[in-house]
Amino acid sequence: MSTPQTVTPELRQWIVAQAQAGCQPEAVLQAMLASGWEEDVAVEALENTLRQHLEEHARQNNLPPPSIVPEPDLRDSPGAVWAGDREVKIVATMRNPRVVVFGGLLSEEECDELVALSRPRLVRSETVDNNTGGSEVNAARTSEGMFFQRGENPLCARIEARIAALVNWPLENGEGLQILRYGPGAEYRPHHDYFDPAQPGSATILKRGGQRVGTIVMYLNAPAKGGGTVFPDVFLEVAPVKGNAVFFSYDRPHPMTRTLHGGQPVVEGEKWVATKWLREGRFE
Ligand code: PD2
Ligand code: ZN
Repeated sequence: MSTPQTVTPELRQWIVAQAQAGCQPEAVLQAMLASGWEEDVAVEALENTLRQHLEEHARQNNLPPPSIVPEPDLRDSPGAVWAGDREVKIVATMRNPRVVVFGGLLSEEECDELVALSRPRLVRSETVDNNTGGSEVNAARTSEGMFFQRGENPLCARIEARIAALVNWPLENGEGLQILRYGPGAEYRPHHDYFDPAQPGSATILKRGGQRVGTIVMYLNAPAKGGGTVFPDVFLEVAPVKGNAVFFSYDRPHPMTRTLHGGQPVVEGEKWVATKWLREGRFE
């Protein structure tokens, strides 16, 4: 029997230095395996070291501690990934903020069915009132919308299972799908999707499932003009293409995640989206 391998302070320092140099954890792991580390020891050393380092960084900089976030398996830069019942294309990815544009997450028929099922139930959109934890009509969000319950019908259940497989996140941690319809001139001004812990209403909201840690905005049609989803911190704009979706994750409720985003005004035609928000814990 070989003697167990021990993780030294020097190894920890090396792991942190690799991460700071922009090396992805998968590449660091491969380097450790190549130099003779046993896989289980290497994985544990890597996970513990990076988690402790991030927690220490958060403490020192007065930031909320990081959470684990949903993440598609994009090792080896695939052009498409299998999402349980359908292949989804990888159109573009960004590391910081974490943004992934998916192609063909929904079929044309699924988009049309979501529109048809939600249309009779639309009401003027409300946003969460940060003071009370309730909701309010907000001038920054000039759309109409509705929520499906999770698993409310076979279509929602199928899409929810697909998203869970795609981003490796428990189905139970997802909110029900939200549908939004924007007419000409309607927009969703830039905001963060997490709940600001400093706001008095957040405590009530967070009791059910904890923080939001990821968002998927699915485009159910293509407006004739306008309606892109923008990330102003990084000058990114995602075009609304029917069946495509933009995913982004945020490991703490803080602007340092650079996930400020908004829906540009629709210039001509209308825009329909389905939004899925993913929580840290079970959303029951
Ligand atoms: O419709 C959009 O592009 C959009 C933009 C920003 C949707 C959301 N946020 C959202 O539903 O959170
Ligand atoms: Zn949003």
